[in-house]
Amino acid sequence: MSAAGFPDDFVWGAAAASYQIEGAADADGKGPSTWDMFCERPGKIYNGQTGAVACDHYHRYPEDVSLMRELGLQAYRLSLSWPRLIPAGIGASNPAGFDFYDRLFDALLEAGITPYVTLFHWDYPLALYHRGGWLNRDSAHWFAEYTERVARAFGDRIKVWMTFNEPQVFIDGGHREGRHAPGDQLRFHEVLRACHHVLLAHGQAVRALRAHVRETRVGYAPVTLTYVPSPGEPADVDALRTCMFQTNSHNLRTNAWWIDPVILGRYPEDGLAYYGGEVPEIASGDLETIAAPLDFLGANIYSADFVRRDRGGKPELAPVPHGFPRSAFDWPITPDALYWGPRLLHERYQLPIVITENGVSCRDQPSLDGTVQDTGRSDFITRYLIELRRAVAEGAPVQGYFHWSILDNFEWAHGYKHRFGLVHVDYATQKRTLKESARHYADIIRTNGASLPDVEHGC
Ligand code: GCO
Repeated sequence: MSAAGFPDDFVWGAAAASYQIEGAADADGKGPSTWDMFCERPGKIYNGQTGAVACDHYHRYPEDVSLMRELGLQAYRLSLSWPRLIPAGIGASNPAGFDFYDRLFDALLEAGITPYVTLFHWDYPLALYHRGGWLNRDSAHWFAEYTERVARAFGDRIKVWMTFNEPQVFIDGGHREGRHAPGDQLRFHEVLRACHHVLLAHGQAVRALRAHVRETRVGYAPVTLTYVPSPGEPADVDALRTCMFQTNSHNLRTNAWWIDPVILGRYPEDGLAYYGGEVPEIASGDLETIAAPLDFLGANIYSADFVRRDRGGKPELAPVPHGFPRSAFDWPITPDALYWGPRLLHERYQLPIVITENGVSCRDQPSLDGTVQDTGRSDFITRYLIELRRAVAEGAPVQGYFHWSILDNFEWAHGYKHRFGLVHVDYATQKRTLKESARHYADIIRTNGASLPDVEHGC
């Protein structure tokens, strides 16, 4: 452990995702994804924007890797575009797709940056969607086949893998709410069936990775819905724990329903009782498949809900105080989410934790002198990392932190309205500009956190 309070082998990185930065949406043999389809549907994306070009990372990756090297990133979390590699999702591979990732990985490794690869970050092959997508139990096998193919192709260089990014969001947002691709609003029992097939796919993919990648580390990157004490209230750990792991809603942005089966080998009892007859058929052997052992649990943590107890002593969500700091997305800025999230995740799941995403959307634009003075993001990083350091100091085995995102990029239904990048992207010219926060983060990386102020709390 360094004097700064982070382990000597702590990994400092940044993250992005294929559909959000690559562009080249129909170049060089890539097949269409559900996001390519969804972006074409009127009214679904802010100002009718799409990921067709995005940050043109597909062509500009050498410059982007060079910027990552300039920041001193030790690792870079990226996702593979399944339809760029296998245009129809199953069947013939696209050599140009494999060639792109070969070149990207070689550039990252040459720059001394370890790739952390997410197999799926939402850009689902459209051809498989037309075969039933996640509603079709074969989807688990399709995903396992894709996994085996990329494991065989890249496993000599890629040792750290995550299966899914935020399944809560692509299933709930994309199949219940309809706000994300493919834009479906299924009946709830169908949504739970799709969820079950995603979890089966996860388990089968873990097996495929272990079979075809020597000395691999395999994780999973759900979003972690986090809860913190309401400002001015005492830390009521039991209330936070209850809110964090209860399953009693038809909104599937929850934790236990998605993580318990993967790590504990069972669905949470309260959820099974609450969903009752809507729970899908769980075939013999399914839960064993899903619970294939993992090496770490990823956690995408941004903002938390406030918790207090009601008059009857029951935990309840408390309102956000007037004037409380918020991001451009209006998400409350709650640094202690990076204390309570890792602490309670480790308490329940007893696995090492990797913060696979944390960041803030700001309305960044270059000043007259060409610099991007995003001091709000620098302050955000400082405050959240002070809280993460507190969790580590109290025993949470956090192995790394990936800032979301390396580049401003396509923020799904919000198009390019929100900027999360450490690097500003002028989408008209594709000019990249390191923001002030990039240099701030570079100092933190260089000193393994020692440049963070020595204060008790970031809140
Ligand atoms: C998510 C996704 C990212 C988002 C980021 C900001 O967590 O929703 O993983 O793709 O862009 O989190 O919302």
